Amino acid sequence: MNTNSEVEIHYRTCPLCEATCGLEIHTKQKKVVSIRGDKLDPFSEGYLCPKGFSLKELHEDPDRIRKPIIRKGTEWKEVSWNEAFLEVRKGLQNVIKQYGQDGIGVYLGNPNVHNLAGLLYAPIFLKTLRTRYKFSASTMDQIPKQLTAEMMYGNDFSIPIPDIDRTDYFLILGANPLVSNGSLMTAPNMKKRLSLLQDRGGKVVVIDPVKTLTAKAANEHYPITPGTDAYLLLGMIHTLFDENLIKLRKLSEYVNGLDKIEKISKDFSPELVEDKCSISAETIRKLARELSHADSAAVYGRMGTSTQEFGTITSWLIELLNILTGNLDHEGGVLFTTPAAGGRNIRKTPRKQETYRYERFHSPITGLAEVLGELPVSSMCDEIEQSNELKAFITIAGNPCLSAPNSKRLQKSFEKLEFIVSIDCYLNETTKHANVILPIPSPLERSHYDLSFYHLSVRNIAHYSKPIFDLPMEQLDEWEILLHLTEIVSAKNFGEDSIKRLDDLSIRSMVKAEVANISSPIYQEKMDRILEDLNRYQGPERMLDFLIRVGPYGDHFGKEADGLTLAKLKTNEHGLDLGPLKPRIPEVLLTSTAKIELAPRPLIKDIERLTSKLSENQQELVLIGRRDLRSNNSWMHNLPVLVKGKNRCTLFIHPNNAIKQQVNKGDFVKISSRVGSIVVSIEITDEIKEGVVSLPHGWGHLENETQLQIAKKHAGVSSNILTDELVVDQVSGNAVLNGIPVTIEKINIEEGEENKWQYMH
Ligand SMILES: Nc1nc2c(c(=O)[nH]1)N[C@H]1C(S)=C(S)[C@@H](COP(=O)(O)OP(=O)(O)OC[C@H]3O[C@@H](n4cnc5c(=O)[nH]c(N)nc54)[C@H](O)[C@@H]3O)O[C@H]1N2
Ligand SMILES: Nc1nc2c(c(=O)[nH]1)N[C@H]1C(S)=C(S)[C@@H](COP(=O)(O)OP(=O)(O)OC[C@H]3O[C@@H](n4cnc5c(=O)[nH]c(N)nc54)[C@H](O)[C@@H]3O)O[C@H]1N2
Ligand code: SF4
Ligand SMILES: [Mo]
Repeated sequence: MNTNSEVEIHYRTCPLCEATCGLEIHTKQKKVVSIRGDKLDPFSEGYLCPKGFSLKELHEDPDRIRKPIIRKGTEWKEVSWNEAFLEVRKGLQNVIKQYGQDGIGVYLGNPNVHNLAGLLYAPIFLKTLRTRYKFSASTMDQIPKQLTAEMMYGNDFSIPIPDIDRTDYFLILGANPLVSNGSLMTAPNMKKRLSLLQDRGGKVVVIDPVKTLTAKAANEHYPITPGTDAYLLLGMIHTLFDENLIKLRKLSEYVNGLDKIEKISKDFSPELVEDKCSISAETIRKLARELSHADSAAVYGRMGTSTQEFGTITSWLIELLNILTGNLDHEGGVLFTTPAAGGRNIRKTPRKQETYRYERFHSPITGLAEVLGELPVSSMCDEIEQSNELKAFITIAGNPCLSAPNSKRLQKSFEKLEFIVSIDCYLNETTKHANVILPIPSPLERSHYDLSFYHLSVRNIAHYSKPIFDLPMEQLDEWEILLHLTEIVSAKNFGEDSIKRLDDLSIRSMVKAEVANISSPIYQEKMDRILEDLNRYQGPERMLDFLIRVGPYGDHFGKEADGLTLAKLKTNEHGLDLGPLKPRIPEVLLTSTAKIELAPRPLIKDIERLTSKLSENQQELVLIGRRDLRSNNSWMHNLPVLVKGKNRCTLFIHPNNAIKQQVNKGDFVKISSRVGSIVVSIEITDEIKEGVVSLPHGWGHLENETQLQIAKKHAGVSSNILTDELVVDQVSGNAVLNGIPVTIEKINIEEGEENKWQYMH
């Protein structure tokens, strides 16, 4: 007899980062007893990091908001959902009446992409709202990569993924996957994957101003001057042409504009760029040769290469290196995924004209260009402060008042808004400005499927997770909240059963678009039959079932008897491995020429800026970011298991800079940039390049009006008080979060006083 009969075991994927680890969660009497890695998960094989374990504390966190709340002055009052939505309706409709739909801005934060409801229903809400003021964490992150993919391959989600389990040579720029657990490269247990790569005789090379954990695990590490990767990469491309190392393999049939690349690279010899990037000409040539000679190689760049002054052209040059060495779409190189559901580049037809979803309108005040339907976060302060229409805001899973550049100014801007709604689980630095906060279920109370990350995964994987706990009484699911907002901004009356009606209408329009798509397996099928077939589910499950069934492995609604459905996927409780990545060129190319556009005009043009900055003197001291395994952007510092132990929010500084500034270990310094100053204690380490200092972001939980008891005790300081909203990657408008010019001076304060300083300044 099973003495543990009350213990239930659940398997699900961790929704906290891009690695999508499988978890084994034991519960007893509706409580989590333990969380461990699921050894039978075919992708993560038992791996998990400390954050996966923290889901228990997140679920139980007494500070998590569980009832809708309305603010009156600085007082918050719990209300019913009805009251909350009435208040939201009043606030939003007031603004819409006076200023139109553009009166409402929206900010979508990072956890949206880790949330099936958010991924499927936020777009429905946005489509109804039709505001031009749509912002998201993407323009502080990976938009340069998406824009590059849009221009070169015809789709922003056609981001080639390193085939790390088969590659012979892995060149990593500005990424620290051993700490971040990978980004735009979903692969649990990166440490093991890198060591297996080395065990089979492969090589890992890291380009980073810091000797990070990843750099330490690599065979070679080259500390680069922040913001200069584009010079290094052009030096490598120059070498490929110069030494006859171009090796297109099958890609020669599919590329446009090779001559233009050769021409621009002529001006960037390794000898010319070596001082700029602090990597010797000899090394630059060596790296180019090694890339070209390897049977398979993958070049991969992430945050450090996106959130810098030349974010887009750096992302582009990384693509070019993979192409020019024949590694795009090549086993062991970088490949496009074939996701089971929602593949944005699956069975699509090439564009009719060479137009990008870019620059179709501009931010009215800053003039920054729209990119993929969004305006850059860096324009948010100016737009809110100076716009004569943008008067209300909706934040969904975002904390821009801590995470965005010049966050102090943004906080002040938020105070000027007439009405704010936040969909969130915490009363934090951003949501404290809201008039109404609409709370969401805990991750364990909702279902999960990584629609985004299986698009970016090193193997094709599908894993559906059921909710572990039922929704508490009176808690709405996040998709229901989003549909309520949809109804409110549409100002139409959908009747009594409005959420069900809106949900039905949404799936109907998805099916309608699919049966009208000539490349779809259900082209010209009868809609009613499809809809009836889907009706066993509602909400995100219904949409997911639909996306899986019309997807590349799907049952195509009866046409493929062995094909995948959500019901079949559910029987694989540890997840389903759909195999290694497969070549997809030419079918994946969606540019108007159906070729890879090597030389998109806006990118070629930005080379002028690169040239003009070649002779610019290097700044004496620049600030870059840093991630920590026990942290996750700004929002998990209220969980004791993650914040215990030593203070992680310190400034890393090189010994020579410490001597110059006459500072010692543990001293406090005031660090200042164009936009602000903070006080922080230092850690002296020769692991950081001389002339560079680093601080993690997402800290600075000082506010009075927040409800984050634990986080306040481990407040730290906010690096975004220093980052500059006026400095952006010129092509994409992406925020520059690395390479901020700063000065430091020693300051005499007692430990624990630094936060007081913060308040006073
Ligand atoms: N200086 C500097 N700044 C940075 C970065 C950096 O490296 N350096 N990194 C940037 C990057 S890459 C990113 S992605 C951004 C992140 O920036 P944001 O997305 O703005 O901030 P997060 O810290 O992820 O905050 C997430 C918010 O969502 C809430 N939340 C959590 N789960 C859910 C959910 O399931 N549903 C809803 N509705 N809410 C939820 C949390 O309570 C929190 O308020 O920060 C950027 N800022
Ligand atoms: N533990 C943890 N994991 C996370 C997160 C977290 O906050 N904590 N955040 C998640 C999110 S939202 C994201 S987007 C990913 C990010 O994932 P990654 O990009 O892998 O993580 P980062 O630590 O930001 O790595 C950026 C690296 O770039 C280096 N760098 C800075 N400037 C430059 C430069 O100019 N050139 C070069 N070559 N390198 C430079 C930095 O030193 C740093 O090591 O991580 C995700 N995972
Ligand atoms: S690595 Fe990411 S997905 Fe895996 S347990 Fe940690 S936070 Fe969760
Ligand atoms: Mo991010």
